[in-house]
Amino acid sequence: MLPKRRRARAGSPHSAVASSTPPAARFPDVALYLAEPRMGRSRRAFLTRLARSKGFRVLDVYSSEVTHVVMEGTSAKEAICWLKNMDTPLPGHPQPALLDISWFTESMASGQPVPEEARHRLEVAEPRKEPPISVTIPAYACQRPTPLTHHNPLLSEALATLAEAAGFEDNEGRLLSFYRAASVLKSLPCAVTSLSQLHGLPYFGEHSSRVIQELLECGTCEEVEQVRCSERYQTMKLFTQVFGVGVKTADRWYREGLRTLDQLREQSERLTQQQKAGLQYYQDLSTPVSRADAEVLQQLVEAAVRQTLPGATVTLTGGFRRGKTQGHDVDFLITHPEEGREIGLLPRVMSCLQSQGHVLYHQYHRSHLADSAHNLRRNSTMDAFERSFCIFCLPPLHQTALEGASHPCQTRRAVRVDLVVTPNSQFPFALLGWTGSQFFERELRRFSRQEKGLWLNSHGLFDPEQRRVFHATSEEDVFRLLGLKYLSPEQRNA
Ligand code: DCP
Ligand code: MG
Repeated sequence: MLPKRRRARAGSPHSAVASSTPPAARFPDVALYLAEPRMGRSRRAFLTRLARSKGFRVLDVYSSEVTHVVMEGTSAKEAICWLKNMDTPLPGHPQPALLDISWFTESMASGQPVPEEARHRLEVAEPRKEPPISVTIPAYACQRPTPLTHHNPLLSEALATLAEAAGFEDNEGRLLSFYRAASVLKSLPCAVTSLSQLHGLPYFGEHSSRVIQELLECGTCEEVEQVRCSERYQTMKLFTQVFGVGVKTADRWYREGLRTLDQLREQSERLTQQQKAGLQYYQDLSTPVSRADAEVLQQLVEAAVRQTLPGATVTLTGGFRRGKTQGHDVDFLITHPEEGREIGLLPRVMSCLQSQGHVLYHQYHRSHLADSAHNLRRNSTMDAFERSFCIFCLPPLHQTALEGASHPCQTRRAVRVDLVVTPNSQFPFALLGWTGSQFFERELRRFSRQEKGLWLNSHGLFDPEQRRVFHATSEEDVFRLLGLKYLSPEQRNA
């Protein structure tokens, strides 16, 4: 009745626990362990007494002697995870049978262990060996389409959490490894159900594979959950979400023992104006901005730009251009078809918007475009365009009108807005650079440098050997210059 492997070790004489079982065990090949989670302590004690009274051997402590684990109200996935977390004294020893309480009650009723049938078993079937996904995934994210909604959100979000946590520790290598693996998952044409499907795909190292394996088996990954619950991760996330606070500042505050926004507010003399505004409007700014909000803001900005410089254009970029329905801010690019007309435009646009009461805060950065060759060689993620980092006030009337009467928002709401002015000749590069995603941009720059020997940023494309600047009139041109297949903004959600 029992499989050979269990019969072979059933007589194993060691374990202190064995001595706690009654000597008159009628079924020496069977050693039960009743798992407490969900069963509860008192019911477990009752069932233990019942089984022992019928001559079953029941072990109080889990050990390698256990042949049958009995669980109640537990899914197969949960049971496997439970078993994994048990510290089996003899690694490599055959695993006990994981059985539902129905096997136990039937055995009690018949006064002996009943045969284990499929309906009793909690074992998850051995993960099927699925064939590798039969698509070629190019190494760089800019060489493949990545849609906004994809087939592997659970897996990619877990890896993105580990990447983010690595970023908080200034571990660039680890951050990139996890983001690269997460990004490949986003581009796959189907949901991954078995690790074997990832065979041959780029960027799945030992660590990422281990995380994916655990997620596929258990639905969660302990390491990821621990990170998400950790004080360090939660505090760093809280602080870096404040407008004007980067990882370095957040880390310094964390090391000083600061943990809450109220503690930051108490130290206002140490905060920049931007951070003060970030804290003041924290609640609003941490609420996602909707596409409808973005469109209202576009109308406001367009009206101010038109009034200031007829013919100038306003383009919505960032996540909304990639098709996102929500964002943490709204990004706009402003230009004028006649190069040079855009110079000095932004302060006038800001004055106009301010006079209309739309601006709660703004920080103006003048253009550093004078040395264009220098700008092309900049390695900084920050470009040299004239810009304003703002907090706008979304008028209540607009919110009501666009969101419908069912959810009218009567209060004015603070929203983060970035306004960037670019000369027309640099507009295609700026548009490409500001559309994102951030990881896509990073990959595009890496591809340009490593594969083509060219330097790309939001100002242009530069050949350092020939000291030559490329001309482009559209994003398509830039893809062509790099020898890449064009990807629409919706396909750049890497
Ligand atoms: N960007 C970049 N590198 C950075 C910051 C930004 O390449 N360090 C580019 C890519 C981003 C775009 O600028 O997509 C806009 O930046 P956001 O931070 O606003 O990012 P998104 O608009 O993509 O996301 P969200 O929806 O959260 O605003
Ligand atoms: Mg954005």
